[in-house]
Amino acid sequence: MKKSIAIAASSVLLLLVTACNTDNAGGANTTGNNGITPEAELLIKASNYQFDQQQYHLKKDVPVKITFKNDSGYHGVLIPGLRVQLDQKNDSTVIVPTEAGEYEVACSIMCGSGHGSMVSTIIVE
Ligand SMILES: [Cu+2]
Repeated sequence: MKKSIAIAASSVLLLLVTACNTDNAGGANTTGNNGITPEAELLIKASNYQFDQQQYHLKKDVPVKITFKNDSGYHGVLIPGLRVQLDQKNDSTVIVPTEAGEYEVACSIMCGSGHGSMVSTIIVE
């Protein structure tokens, strides 16, 4: 009995993975929500050569949809502490920050002379 449940569960997983791959093949922006329903949204905008805010604020344990947008130039965003990496093609994800603290935000694409100064902070509280 337990075995058949496991098989059923892995089939569902397989279907989900297949569905995601189909999306990618279409070339559309993929929206990874990790199966979580977001209760908040955060938009991070990048331009040459800065993010639109020095600090972004998130609430601990609240699922948030993080969306990245290039206002000018070609950039990406990397938040190692929250395991988030977004760019123009893969521009949003849903995460649940489970630990309060400050998380470093950086540009993930070598975009030019001001690349090193593209830093910001996400504060989870
Ligand atoms: Cu950059």
